[in-house]
Amino acid sequence: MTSDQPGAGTDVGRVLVVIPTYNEAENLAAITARVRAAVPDAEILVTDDASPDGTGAIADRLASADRHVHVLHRPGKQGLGAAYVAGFGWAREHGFDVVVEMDADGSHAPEQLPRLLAALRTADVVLGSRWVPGGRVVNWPWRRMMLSRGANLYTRLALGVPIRDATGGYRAYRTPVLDKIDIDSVRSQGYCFQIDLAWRSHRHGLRVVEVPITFADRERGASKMSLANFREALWRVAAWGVRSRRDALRRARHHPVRNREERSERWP
Ligand SMILES: Nc1nc2c(ncn2[C@@H]2O[C@H](COP(=O)(O)OP(=O)(O)O)[C@@H](O)[C@H]2O)c(=O)[nH]1
Ligand SMILES: [Mg+2]
Repeated sequence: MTSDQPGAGTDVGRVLVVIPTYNEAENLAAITARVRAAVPDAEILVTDDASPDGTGAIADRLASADRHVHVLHRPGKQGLGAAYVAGFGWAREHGFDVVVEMDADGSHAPEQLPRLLAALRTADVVLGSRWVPGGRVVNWPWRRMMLSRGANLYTRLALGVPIRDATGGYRAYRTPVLDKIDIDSVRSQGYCFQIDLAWRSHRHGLRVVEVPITFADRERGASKMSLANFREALWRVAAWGVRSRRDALRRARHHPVRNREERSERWP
């Protein structure tokens, strides 16, 4: 397996690829091998929620055979968001400069990681994006495709974020920006975590860049996407949208002159 830019990753500092797992026994060895081949300098943290299928034990075996692989065992299924917050905390404790999010099921090609890391040279956050020119989705059922497009449209309308793929889970962050966006206050448990971090990055004025990726549906194992995940995203995004509009109105009421000036600057 060759990467398209060998050696990338070294010039953005120490890179930790966090891979959350729940019942990914069939996928874990393959994905870690691909990451190791694509970016040999990167390290990997498998964040396993006590998967009943024995993923945790496989992760332990991989870690004992390779000092670039680490495992964080969690007591039970607590959701994707919680697994990432724990993994990011581990990255900060261990002095990594960059954290990467990547699914375990092969949907995110490790061979495209050098591309994300290259973009991070001039950004704080890089989002692997299916919905920018050059981005692709392979083998996804049309229902999932519509769900993803719908969720992104909803997010853009509710929050006004100029991001095409705010729900994707293939990303790279400079570790210091995690403090800026107050990662420890994140309460999103499920997949809504991705929108939460995109929204926080945008609000805090971070340099967010979208890089086209090819997303392929998993070949083995089952999706953990659930109705509860979907509902959580729906209500949280609506609540953030209402709050941000209410805050904007309050600011306009308390600083009417400043806002008039700001408006006339923007709309000459
Ligand atoms: N640790 C942990 N990982 C999870 C949890 N839910 C999903 N994942 C992992 O998150 C990644 C994305 O999940 P997946 O089922 O592929 O979602 P889909 O691609 O949207 O269908 C995979 O690596 C899963 O194993 C969870 O509750 N805890
Ligand atoms: Mg998947």
